[in-house]
Amino acid sequence: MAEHESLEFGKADFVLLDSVSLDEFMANLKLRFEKGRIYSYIGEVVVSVNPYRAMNIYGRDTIEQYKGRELYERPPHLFAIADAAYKAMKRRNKDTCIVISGESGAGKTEASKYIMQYIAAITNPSQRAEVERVKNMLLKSNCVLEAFGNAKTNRNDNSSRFGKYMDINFDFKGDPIGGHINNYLLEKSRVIFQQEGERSFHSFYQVSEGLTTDIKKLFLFCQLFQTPDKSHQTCVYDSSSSINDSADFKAVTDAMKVIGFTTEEIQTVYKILATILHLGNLKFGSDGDVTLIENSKLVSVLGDLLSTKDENVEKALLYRTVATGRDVIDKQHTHQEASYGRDALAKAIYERLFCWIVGRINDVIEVKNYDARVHGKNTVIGVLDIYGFEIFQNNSFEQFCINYCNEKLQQLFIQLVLKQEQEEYQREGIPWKHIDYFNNQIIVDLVEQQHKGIFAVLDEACMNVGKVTDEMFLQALNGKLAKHAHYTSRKLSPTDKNLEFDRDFRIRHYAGDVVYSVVGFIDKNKDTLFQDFKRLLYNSSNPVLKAMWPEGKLSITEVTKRPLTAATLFKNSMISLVENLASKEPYYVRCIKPNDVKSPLLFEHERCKHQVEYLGLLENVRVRRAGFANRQTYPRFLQRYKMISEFTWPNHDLPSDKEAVERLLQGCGFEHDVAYGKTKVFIRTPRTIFSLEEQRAEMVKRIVLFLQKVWRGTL
Ligand code: AOV
Ligand code: MG
Repeated sequence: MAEHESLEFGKADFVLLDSVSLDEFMANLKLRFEKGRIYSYIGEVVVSVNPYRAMNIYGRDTIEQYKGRELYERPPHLFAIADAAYKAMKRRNKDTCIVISGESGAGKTEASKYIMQYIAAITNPSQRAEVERVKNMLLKSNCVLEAFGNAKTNRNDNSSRFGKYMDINFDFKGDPIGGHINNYLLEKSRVIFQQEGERSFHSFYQVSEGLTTDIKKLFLFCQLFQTPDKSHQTCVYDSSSSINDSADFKAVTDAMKVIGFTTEEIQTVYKILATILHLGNLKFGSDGDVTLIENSKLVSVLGDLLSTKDENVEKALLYRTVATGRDVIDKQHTHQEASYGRDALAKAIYERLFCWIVGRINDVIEVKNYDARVHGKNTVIGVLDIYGFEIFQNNSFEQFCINYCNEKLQQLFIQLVLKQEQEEYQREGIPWKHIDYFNNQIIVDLVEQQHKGIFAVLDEACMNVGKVTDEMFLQALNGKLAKHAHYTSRKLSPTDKNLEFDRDFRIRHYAGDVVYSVVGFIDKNKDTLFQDFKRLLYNSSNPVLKAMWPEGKLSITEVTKRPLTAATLFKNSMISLVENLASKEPYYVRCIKPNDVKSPLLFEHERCKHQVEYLGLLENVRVRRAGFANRQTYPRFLQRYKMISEFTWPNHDLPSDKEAVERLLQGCGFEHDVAYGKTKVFIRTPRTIFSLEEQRAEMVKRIVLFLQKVWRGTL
């Protein structure tokens, strides 16, 4: 427990509150925020409140203060949790992970970057060149991924539109030797549509602000921001933005070069961005039954950018090849199909570009030449920074996936922090008064359960042959879920304007109610990209582009398998992410957003209280307060500490290990801070463990001296 700070700043650890009530919790949180103390603890969980201003607490001198220290020796900080995860990994050879959660704009991405900076700063004291290279790559990758995967939303000017889990691998010395990034579902629909006040991905604005006019001409950039056409806009320029796109452009280009992207690769990236912008201006018309491209000049621009023949571009946009029995025919798109195809193409090439960038970064950071037989086990710290819970004016399939992902993470927190802990006390027979909490498993099931869950109903609708509409999907949901406590598509009151009959459904999430519009769910879930486009891109004479589309190699008759739906892919990736996190020793950062106007001064009480409630922080304090910081089986405890007591050194003659541990702890005067379970001893405060460790270190020193004397024959 952190007790070192003056009380003027409130209690550094919520466990130390005089009484555990929401009011006390809030008063302490507010006081600390106002005093500029943005971090606090609940035991080993960091609670962070976004300061919305530059804080002078991340510099070299601060890093030095936290390096190698125990959690409770210094004021609460992200660095302390990073150090704890690092120490656990190094001392105990354990894989650890740092899970950062909180709603959109709460400060997760910033926190993940500070954590990585800290780890980079405290490792590799001998300055090995290869380790320095790896560290540099890991840090530089952030800037590139943010350019292509973040965007301004109405919640956050730099909102992550993809989920990111990064493993950092360490060698036996505790130095980073590589890493791996897993990315989760990018919100690709953003390249064709943004809500009022939002932007597309930063990358588009960066190239268009950062590239010189000559180079833009070379890459056939259109004047993207001049006449935003409301009916179909690719990007809306946002001149009031706090973002400096041209400076960011330089940083991103430099980072890409450092990571090792070749000139040809970087140029292909520009060409893909330009392609998407031009696609945004491409319009279809019709002449009788025939669908046409209205601004046909664009076809040759696209042909140039994609290094392919103009007629192939035109054909892929207007026709699709279908196999009917043994025959292969070209079927003309309707106007609507052609527009759908164009948008699907724009989204798909951006998503593919993003995944390719992640893959290129993984190529350079992957662990090379590590032989576990020579160097011992290589261990991992995972850092999870995902899109936070979000509610917009209009919420669609993407918000649904993002919010489901947050439900999964909340469930993991409940499992690891609230549930397992209490179950263990019960199992061990430790006197324990159960602490109630809201278990969101019911909402997780509502989304992901086989056959009955929303994803299953959606997949079933998508499987149907024939035209299935979004409305039919909604009816199917209503049929199956009408009685579910967390689902409704009815208006709850006559003034409930949000909910449109035949279009909306509402989920009561752990973090609040969200109304989703079903419009687009079916298409987004099917996520069809006509095979013709894949072949078009694969047949490009640009080798970088071609390599991104290997499946374009298949001829029409070879493509038979129905691909998995977006929902199923996302669900599977979330389940394996959670399994992966659960297999590691977790450290938590819980981020809170103090207000909706990005103000450094405003602590909106109700807004913060709501977050404290749904994050389960009060329950966390209760479990922690009644609980124990450390537990070990009796034999393991003795193995480590038996030398500090005459009753147990070198061996005890008591009937059981349990009694031996009791005698040892009584002898040290710690009996009030411990409880004895069936198989384990439970220690309440870390301070006790710390003291045991000190005594052990002292004894080890003495024993070594003693043995040295024996060997030398001086005793
Ligand atoms: P998020 O990752 O949690 O949202 P960010 O980490 O992007 O949120 O934080 C949002 C903004 O808050 C940043 O761009 C900063 O301006 C400010 N901020 C956050 N943390 C700090 C800090 N420690 N010091 C100073 N400013 C900070 V989202 O990605 O939207 O869920 O999908
Ligand atoms: Mg983020």
